[in-house]
Amino acid sequence: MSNIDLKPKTKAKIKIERPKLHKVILVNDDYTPREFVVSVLKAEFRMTEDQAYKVMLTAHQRGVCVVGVFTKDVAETKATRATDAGRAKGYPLLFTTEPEE
Ligand code: TYC
Repeated sequence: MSNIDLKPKTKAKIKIERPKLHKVILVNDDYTPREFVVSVLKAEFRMTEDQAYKVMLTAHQRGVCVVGVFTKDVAETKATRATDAGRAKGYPLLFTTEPEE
């Protein structure tokens, strides 16, 4: 009978971290019409008229408003599409993204 220890001396530790979510932020400006901001929020972020109006008004009054939280890819795609929708009409409407803490 052998006394040789064949057990591995180290254990592989598998650490699974959930992907960081990213906020999409609506930035106020002086030129984009309120109704247009509301229509973009409804189209790109699947908001109701009431939800979209509240988000638009918060950005209008405070300068910025968090529109929603998504995976990085989805946040960036939505922010780009929504910003492009404004640019297509000649508006300086801006959506940015930032990682959640
Ligand atoms: N401030 C704009 C206006 O008075 C409306 C507006 C609201 C524009 C929110 C952008 O993110 C925004 N017409």
